[in-house]
Amino acid sequence: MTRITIDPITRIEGHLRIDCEIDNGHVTKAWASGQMWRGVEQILRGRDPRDAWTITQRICGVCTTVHAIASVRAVENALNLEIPLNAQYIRNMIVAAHAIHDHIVHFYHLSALDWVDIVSALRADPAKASALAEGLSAWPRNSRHEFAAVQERLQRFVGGGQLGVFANGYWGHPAMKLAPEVNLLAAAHYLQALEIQRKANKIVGALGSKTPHIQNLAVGGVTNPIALDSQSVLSMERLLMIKAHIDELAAFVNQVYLVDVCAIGAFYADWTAHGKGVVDYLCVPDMPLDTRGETFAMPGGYIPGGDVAAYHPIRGFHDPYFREGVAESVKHAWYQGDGKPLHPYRGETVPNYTDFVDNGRYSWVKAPTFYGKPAQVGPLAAVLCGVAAGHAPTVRHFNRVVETVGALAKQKIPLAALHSTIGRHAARAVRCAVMVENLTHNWQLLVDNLAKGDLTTCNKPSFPAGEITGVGFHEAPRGVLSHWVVIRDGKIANYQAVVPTTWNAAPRNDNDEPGPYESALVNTPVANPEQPLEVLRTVHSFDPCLACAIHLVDKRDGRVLGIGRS
Ligand code: NFE
Ligand code: MG
Repeated sequence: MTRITIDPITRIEGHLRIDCEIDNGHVTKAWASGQMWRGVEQILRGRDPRDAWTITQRICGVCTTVHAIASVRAVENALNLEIPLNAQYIRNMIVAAHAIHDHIVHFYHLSALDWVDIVSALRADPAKASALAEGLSAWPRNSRHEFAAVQERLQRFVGGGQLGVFANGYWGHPAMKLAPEVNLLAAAHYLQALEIQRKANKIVGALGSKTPHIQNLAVGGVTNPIALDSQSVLSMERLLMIKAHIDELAAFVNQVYLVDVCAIGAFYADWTAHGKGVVDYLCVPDMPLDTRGETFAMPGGYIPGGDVAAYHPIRGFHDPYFREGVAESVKHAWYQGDGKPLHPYRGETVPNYTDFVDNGRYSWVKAPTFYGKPAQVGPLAAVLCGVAAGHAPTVRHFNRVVETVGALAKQKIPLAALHSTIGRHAARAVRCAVMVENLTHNWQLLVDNLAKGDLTTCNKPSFPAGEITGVGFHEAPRGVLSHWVVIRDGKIANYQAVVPTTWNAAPRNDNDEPGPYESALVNTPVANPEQPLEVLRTVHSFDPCLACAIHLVDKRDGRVLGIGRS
């Protein structure tokens, strides 16, 4: 038996340590440990609930908008406050554009290099690579000339000994299986993706005033001034610029990202047998389309035991099924408290560091549970719930992926293949294509509503005396994000964020059940423990963000040291 520690895991956000026991070329036991301590939740106590979103947004510099959205929704939920249609559409467009950005960057820049051997691309024949790419997609930037230029650029990096971001990859690893032409194609799209991801951020910036960290929210709506014929506010000209970016993103996602995921999935079809882990899936409905948040463009719910027939929907922001199901355990995390898991309204975050103890406490990440069990969250959960709910856009893109992969791999791809490392990548691409449709749809809804003369963007909140509670949720790029607020006499009395990476990177829970990363790693093959590429494949497939997962505060001498500290 060999024990390996990978610390830090790179090409993620934050500080993640993964330990594995390896026997006979396979992982037999795994630990996921959040290694960074920083904070936000206690900072919020005693503050005005209208300020919470701008503070909680600083939980993360990657999924920036999502904490802002979840936070205003939590306060609005506590107040039973309706949101004007324009505000819902603008918020939906921001989160859709953000999600598209996040998924493109995750696939190409954070995880593709686990599958794509950049050095091998130097041996490719650009003409053959172009013929292969053009057989798969109508994307105009798949020409022989484009690929030859990319190869030349890579050659200059390698020839100059300046591999830059491509340094220290596991090039030539036995688990790297792609032909040089496929590696070249992927390398070309890696570079193109750097250009296209900016377009998504421009949409976030145009609507949110700035990115990362939007500035246009308010409890009750948004603060965008709208005048269709003015140059200085949200005008028709600006909306048409946004539409041009949307169309470019749609072309890239449908003609490049989704196709590349299918191709890589087909060449690595054996990876549908690895990385299964926790198959209880949780996702929340999102893209509210009415003022009360009761109708959603995207469904959400719970799938126990990987059985889509057992899907239980979550119907909206007020559904007690979600509100009453969430709790967090700290038995194996560096916090005080050994009792039963706590509901977030009663959540505590008092540190208790012990160093890494295999069977004791070993992570700053808490262990969230849904009705007492760990749950996997993220695009895979969202796609499975979409399929279970018969959500037409999800089913359409999902079928497209299954058919394309099936044709390339010359085998029928069952739904069960999704419970895997490759399945998480495929589902993320499906969700991204669905998000492009949401973005387009909400753009049209906004323009149509403005054309009716409705320029309302915000409803003023007012806070009652006494105690109220609220939960705000959002299906963020990495999965279910929920913010929980207790407000007493108009001030925040308690605040907890239960975050996607907290669900997936959780340590063992109160019943010593491993979290989703830990379970998914078991049985992962490892050809060479000195170069644990396969472990990275499975961990990266979840798209870890540790800044999100850990967010408590260190109060010493009355000083708050939390934000930005690591
Ligand atoms: Ni910091 Fe995040 C997302 C949230 S979390 S990236 O998506 O919320 O895991
Ligand atoms: Mg938390």
